[in-house]
Order: sequence, then structure tokens, then C-alpha cells
Amino acid sequence: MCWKILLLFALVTLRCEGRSSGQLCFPKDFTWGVATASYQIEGAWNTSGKGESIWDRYTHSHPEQVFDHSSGDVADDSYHQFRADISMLRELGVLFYRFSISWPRILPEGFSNDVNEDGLRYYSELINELHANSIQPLVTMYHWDLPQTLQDLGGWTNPIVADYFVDYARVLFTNFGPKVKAWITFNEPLSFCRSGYGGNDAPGGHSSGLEAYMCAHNVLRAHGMTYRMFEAEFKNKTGGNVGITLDMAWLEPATTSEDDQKSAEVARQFMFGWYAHPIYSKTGDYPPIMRRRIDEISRRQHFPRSRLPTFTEEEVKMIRGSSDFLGLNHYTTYLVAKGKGKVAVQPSFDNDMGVIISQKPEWPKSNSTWLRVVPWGFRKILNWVKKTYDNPLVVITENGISSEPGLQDSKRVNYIDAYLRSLHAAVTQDGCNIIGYTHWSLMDNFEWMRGYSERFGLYEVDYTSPQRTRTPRVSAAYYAKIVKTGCIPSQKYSLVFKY
Ligand code: PNW
Repeated sequence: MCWKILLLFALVTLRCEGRSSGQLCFPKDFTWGVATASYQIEGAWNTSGKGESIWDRYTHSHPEQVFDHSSGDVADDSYHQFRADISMLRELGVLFYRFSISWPRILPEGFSNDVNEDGLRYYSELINELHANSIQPLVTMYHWDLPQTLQDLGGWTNPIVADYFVDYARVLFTNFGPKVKAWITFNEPLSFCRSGYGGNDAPGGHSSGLEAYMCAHNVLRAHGMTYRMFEAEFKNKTGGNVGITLDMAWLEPATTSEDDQKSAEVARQFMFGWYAHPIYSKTGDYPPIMRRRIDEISRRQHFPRSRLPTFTEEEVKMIRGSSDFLGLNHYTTYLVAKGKGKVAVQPSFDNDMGVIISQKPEWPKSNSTWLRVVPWGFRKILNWVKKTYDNPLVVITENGISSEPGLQDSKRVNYIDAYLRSLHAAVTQDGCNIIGYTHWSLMDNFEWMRGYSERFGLYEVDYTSPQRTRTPRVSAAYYAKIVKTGCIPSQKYSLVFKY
């Protein structure tokens, strides 16, 4: 039975060979893919008519903010090397490829009055090549590279940017709609609103208590408007599905105390509910606990109104139910304890949330400070989503780990093994409605503020070679085996790579 896949991608061929008893196998219609994102791999930052993005501006004007002072100017040069990427996808045998489209490559000034033909040509060729190899495109419309021109107008804090996003989306649906059956509007608004407007990511805003909420508000509006526009103008003509991708670490209470349990749920509502509640809950709108806390703290800080904006009734209706599937990115788990309860003078998201977040030092490390290996957290977040939002249709759109340098990436092999066991339990024992898994990432790439110092690739990229030569790691063969069989290789196989 493959109606679920049919739902997402229309027609696919199922490849499930070599199943043997005793192995953990996923349902036959479960689909496998890998992911990348435009700024992290494409390079060609100012050629062929591409406009400047906020990440171009930020890395050029603040190289000191990036760990190794690098940028995505060349990155993996996928703008020129995408055929090599497709060979790798073929080697892996994946059924779909999740990549993102660079808004300023399509619309150099951000606006739809000036469309860059070379940008359209690039993505058309990529999509055509994917189809020629029976690989379905899963396209992210926004993976953080906003046109700088729109940032100059305030970026996501300006409500008009939602309208410009809809214009951009219309250009994409018009040009690629017939060949793309699954769209993701936004990748991880929690990350780019919180870290872009209240942290260290581009564009470098430091106002998590105000601008991050405005960003989220306009992103949710843009998402809802795009979904409704797709329904009205394209769905009948081209078919296809539109979803959103949210990043959801698991948030575990630090202790069994009632305070910590409550705080963990508050944190889940602040971090996931912020975006998921307006789209997936029956009531729509922001989670009531966010509304209560931010309204109250704003009042105590003598703001004339809440720093959390308010949707109109029409907006609530527009946004509620505006997703055909939920893309879920999951990497790690955090512990949550009750905060001190003090109202800060300087408004901030963290103070509004009012919890203390940590990780257990004994949890195995990756090569990134924030990412520890906690496979059971994966099953927990999936069950929380099932329970909280009435078991929505989920695609895992990212999961992966930064590994030690070199090709013998036992950390990655073990991570995949452990996290897939957890996912398998969620799918086969808990009845979570999950139809696919996407590994982050196909290959090493520009890891934002960490530059090229953290490697998430199944394929290693040699940044000293002009072609950015790609070489498979051990994990690439391991993942290919999983994709081919639909099963997690037996323990014996993975023991070779234990920590
Ligand atoms: C994702 N966390 O970001 C992004 O979508 C990718 O572009 C990125 O390369 C990848 O993860 C690896 O970092 C995340 O703190 C950043 O839980 C941080 C978290 C999760 C996802």
C-alpha cells in the first residue's frame, strides 16, 4: 500500500529488496532521502545574475562572526557541480532529494518584477536531471537566504515581506509547479527568527524579545498566505503538497519534580508550539501559555501592549490547517528546569520562557557543542507531536550529526543506527504517522556560524580542490544499504563502528 507516498510525491517506484527476518524493517512505503540548502552548497554568490542575500552581506561584513572566517561564496560549488551531486544521489539510491531555492538567485532584488532567467534555468536543469534519474525533488522555498534588499526594509519584522514572499512563491509554483510535488515554505523559523533577530546569525539582530516575535508572526502569515494562494491558483492545475519544516529537539524535564515537568512543557510550547500551534491546533493562534506569559511580562515591563503580536480572526482561520504535511528536523535533546522567575529589564525570549536549559555531560558528543547523541529523545518528540496535534502526517526533513574528520565516520554510522531504531519504534509500535526520513546532509557544507569546521556530510568535500571533490564516507555506504533494503542493518554490522 503506497497511498501515503502517492500523497506526497505522486508516482514513485518502491525499492525494497533484501529484507531478511530478524532485522528492523520500515513499512514498505516508507521513503528515504537526503537534504542540503542553497547557501550552504551552491556558491556562485554573485554570478549569473544572482542578487545579494543576508548571508552574503553578513559573512562579508562580519567575517569575525564565523568560526573560520569563511563564507558560502564558493561553498561546494554546486551551482557548477550539481551533476556530481546527482551521481551521489544515485549511488545512495534515495527516492527524493531535499534542496532549497535561493530567493535572490530567482529574484535578484527580492521583487517579482525582475526575474533572473539564469536562476530559473539552474533550478530547471537540476529538477529535470533529478526526474531523469527517478529522484523526486522536495523543495524548500526559504532556507534562510533572504534578499538583502528586503532586509533593508526590515526583513521579516516588516509585514510587507510576507506579501513579497507570496509573489516569490508564485514565481516558483508557475515555473516549477508541474515538476515539484512537495514544497516546504520555510525551514526552521524557530532558528532563523530566534538566532537571526535575537542572536548571532544573519542578519545579526539582537532583539529576541521584540523582533523575533515579529519575525515569527510575519513568517506564519507568509506561510498561511502562500498555502491559500497555492490552493486557489495551483493545486487543481499542478497538484502537489505544501508543508512547513520546524526544528524540534526533545525537551526533557531535568528532574521528576512537578516544577521541571511543567517548565519542560512551557518550553515545548514556546519553541514548537510558537509555530505548530497556529497551524496544527484546533483553536489556531499562539499557544495560550505564550500569550499569558508574554502579555503579563510585557505589562510588568511597562510596555503599552504585549510584545507578542496578535493575529486577526481572518489570519487565525487562514493559518489554521495550512499544511499538508509537517516537516520535522530533529538532532538532539535538552534538559529543562524551572527558571528563577525574575522579570528582566531587557525583554528577551529566554526571559519570557523562563526556564533553564542544559544537556547531560555524559550524553555522547558530536563535533558540535549543541549536539549530543540522545536517540530516545527522537521517539519522545515524535510521540509528543502525535499526541499534541492529533497525529499529523510527518516527514523527517533533517536528522544527522557532525562527525570526526576523515572518511571513517563511526560516529555518524552509530548515530544513524541509534536514531533510526528510535524512529522505527515510533512508526511501528507507537503508530506515529511518519512517511519518510531525510538525512542531513548529502555532503559537507557551509555550517553557518561554524563555517567549514563542522562536517555533516555522508560525503566528504575537499575544500582545497577547485572542483570541491566529493568522496563517500563509510556512512554513505551504510545509508545506501538502508535505503535499498528499508531495514536497519543487523547489530553485528554496526558493532564494527561502536564508540
Ligand atoms: C539545521 N538545534 O539547523 C539547519 O536546517 C541546517 O541548515 C544546519 O546545517 C543543520 O541543522 C545542522 O546544524 C539547526 O540547536 C540548528 O537544535 C540548531 C539546532 C537544530 C537545527
